[in-house]
Amino acid sequence: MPVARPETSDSRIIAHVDMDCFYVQVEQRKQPHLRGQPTAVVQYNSWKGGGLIAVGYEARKDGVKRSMRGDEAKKVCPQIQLVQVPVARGKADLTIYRNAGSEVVSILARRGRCERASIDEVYLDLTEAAETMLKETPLESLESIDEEVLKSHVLGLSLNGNDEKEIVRQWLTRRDADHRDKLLACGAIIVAELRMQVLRETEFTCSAGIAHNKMLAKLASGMNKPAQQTIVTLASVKGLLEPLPIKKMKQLGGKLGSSLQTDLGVDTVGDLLQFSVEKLQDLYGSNTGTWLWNVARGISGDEVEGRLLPKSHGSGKTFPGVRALKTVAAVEKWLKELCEELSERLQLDLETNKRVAHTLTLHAHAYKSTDTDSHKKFPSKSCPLRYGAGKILEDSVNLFQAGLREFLGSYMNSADGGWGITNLSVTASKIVAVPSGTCSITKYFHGQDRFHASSEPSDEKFAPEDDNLSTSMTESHSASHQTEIGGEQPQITHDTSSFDQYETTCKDEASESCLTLKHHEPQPRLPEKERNINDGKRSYEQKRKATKEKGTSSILRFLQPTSCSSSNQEAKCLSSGVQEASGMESESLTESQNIRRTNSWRYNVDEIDQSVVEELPPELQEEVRTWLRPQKQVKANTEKRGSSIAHYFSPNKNEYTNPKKS
Ligand code: DCP
Repeated sequence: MPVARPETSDSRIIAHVDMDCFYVQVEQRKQPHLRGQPTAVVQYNSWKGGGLIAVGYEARKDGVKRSMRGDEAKKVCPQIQLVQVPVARGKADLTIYRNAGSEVVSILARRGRCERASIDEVYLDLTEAAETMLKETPLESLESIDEEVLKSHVLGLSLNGNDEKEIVRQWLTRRDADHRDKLLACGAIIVAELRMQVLRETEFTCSAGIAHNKMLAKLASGMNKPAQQTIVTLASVKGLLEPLPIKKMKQLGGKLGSSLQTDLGVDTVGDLLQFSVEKLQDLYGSNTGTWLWNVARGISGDEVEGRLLPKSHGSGKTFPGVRALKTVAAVEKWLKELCEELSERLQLDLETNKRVAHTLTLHAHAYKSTDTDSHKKFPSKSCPLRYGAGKILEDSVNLFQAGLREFLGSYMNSADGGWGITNLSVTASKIVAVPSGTCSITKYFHGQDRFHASSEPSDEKFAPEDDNLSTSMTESHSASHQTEIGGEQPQITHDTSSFDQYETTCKDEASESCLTLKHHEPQPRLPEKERNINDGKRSYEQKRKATKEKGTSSILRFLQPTSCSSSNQEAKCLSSGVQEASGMESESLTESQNIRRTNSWRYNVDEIDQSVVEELPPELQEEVRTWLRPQKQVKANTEKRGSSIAHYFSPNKNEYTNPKKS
């Protein structure tokens, strides 16, 4: 549920960094001969050539879209290079992408508080760094400004066909500039440096938005892609927000956004401006009303959370159509795979980051063959997490059984037959640092090894009865449990009551597997007198029913072939031929992120591997999972000054191409 936090200061400098066609870049680094060629990454599922999940900018120019399957992409772009997502345990293995994301995060975190928002997105709070820079170096006295900074897009800055870089230079070095604009200018310099550093060390390009808060930075980062940055000045906020479709705003993609549309006739953020804060509070409650009023004005007090690591780990798989799991034995077989993967990741997190997870949750999508209630969801179930693949499996099986019984209802028994599972996942959440003091990490490891060695269900004491298992997200009742970790009994207790119903939409989770725990939308309460604002239409509240819902040249010089790290060199050695090389594309392909995302794709969620979906940027998860067909939207007022990512690499190895003027 969005919280209307007052803007802490409009002098904060916040950046949102988003990797460009991320999985494609990871594959291209691994197989450098793919650089500059139209490339896409496909799901391992071989139906019609597999589903595209990442499309390089060269391929986008040829009309390839993420909504396509491999066969279709080949039709529109015969020379496309399709790279399969790695597979392990019969499912997508995202380890290389996760690790690549971690490499980037470790670089970006050098200049300020850093929040890993998804597998390829990061927020940075650069306020302190910008203030320090401003104190030490007055901008007007800057003698040289890097090309990458001069390529920044400053929203609201009139270019009038003049020398764009010169205009940006003047904006950056204005003596009489507002203090906040000066801080933004420092932020832009820092972000450009960080982006160049990322390119030097990882060979990846990224794009960024620099603004006074997270919401605006996020909106801006996708406006000019690839490999560019966009600055949101205070003066430009109104113009940026006004035309944006309301449903595209964070946390307004669901029912609240729909209520604004249908009940208040609000289609764009600008439409929301006509409502006073009192009116919005009256309609949607004090907190949500204030939050909406703030959103319309680009005000957001959300802090950048200092978090470099994921908030949860998850492993899942979909079983569409005839592949649905129809027996408990089949479910157990797959749970074993999923739990082993989850356990490995938990073990790695413990060893590497000294963190332990406290809660295990099982999610599933299911159907009944004699379905009288097609909307009934398979209830998500949680219990305290015990380390070791065997224990996780044992608990997951129990959670599944409890969920199945509830799903089928008392009139049916949960024996095989009459039901099918189309999606199964296990998630470990509530991850915290290992308590310091007497429980030394060594002991944890020791205990871990013992448990980890077995993948057989253990005979440990924790064998949840049905009642225990009903400490579920759906039921929301409180229970404290101990979590056993290895041989230690750290007596960690926690309360699962804060969890609520599992929802298919994941919002805003740092997702190395997005936490599939619910983040509520705002829950507006419409007073009686307002319920008929839109005649003939049900109010938001009624509709909710009682249901809980759940660049260019400048940056290039840093990527000398000699600058590659040894690990990257190693990665290149791993390269294997994929398909025949084709000519390099070089035209500009940039589009506003909104346009890209709106028009880009529509998936059948059952065609997508759950573990892939769970690691997506939150808004994409929402799209995938709700099968929304996006509405056409007004093209944002963005400039196209970017160049194709192909500019950054020659088709062979990592030699530079001569990029066009930005
Ligand atoms: N992804 C996925 N399945 C999808 C969509 C995306 O697995 N249906 C993965 C692949 C992407 C990564 O998530 O590379 C990040 O998604 P983005 O939406 O940020 O898209 P890209 O990084 O691919 O491209 P862009 O440059 O447009 O951000």
